[in-house]
Amino acid sequence: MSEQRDEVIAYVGLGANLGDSPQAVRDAIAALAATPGVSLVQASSLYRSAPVDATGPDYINAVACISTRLTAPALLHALQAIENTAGRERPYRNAPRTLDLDLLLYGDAGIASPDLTVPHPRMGERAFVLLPLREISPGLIGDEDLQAVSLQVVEQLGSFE
Ligand code: A4P
Ligand code: MG
Repeated sequence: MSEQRDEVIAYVGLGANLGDSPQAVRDAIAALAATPGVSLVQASSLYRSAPVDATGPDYINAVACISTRLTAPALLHALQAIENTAGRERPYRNAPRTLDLDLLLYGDAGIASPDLTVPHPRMGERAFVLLPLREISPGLIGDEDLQAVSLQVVEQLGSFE
């Protein structure tokens, strides 16, 4: 796994809507924390949300803040390995999933490669990302950001533990 010298603060969005979704999200947070080169700084509560641009059962979503010495491509690779361990299948775009891990922010980097776009291009349209992100990093999300997604139904559940 490729490493860089300095630790970078990154944010990971977690989502699941197949199987035991709360457990899948909790397990994924534990797997992130156990990934070499990654330290968990803070995880949000779990949130329940109606599918956005997608079908199937309600989602469980959360956001984790990590400190990492992995490069962004190496971190994406680690996230995909955790998704695969959770039995993730990809029959079609936005299909219901046992686990989806998106790299939302990687320091202040802007990345546009074929495999990786950071900041995540759809995060600003999604209350299920912005609300947990604001819970753990209030300075990142302003009231006007939340105003834009205020019609989406998102319910905050208990702590991830
Ligand atoms: N990729 C590019 N940039 C990134 C990034 N920043 N983080 C590429 C993660 N992956 C990134 O992802 C497809 C490809 O995106 C990857 O191969 C990677 O190289 P995927 O996870 O295989 O497929 P996907 O999840 O169907 O696509 P994507 O783009 O992750 O979907 P979205 O936009 O994340 O939407 N509604 C609710 N309520 N809650 C949800 O969590 N999630 C989605 C998925 C739709 N509706 C939802 C939710
Ligand atoms: Mg994804």
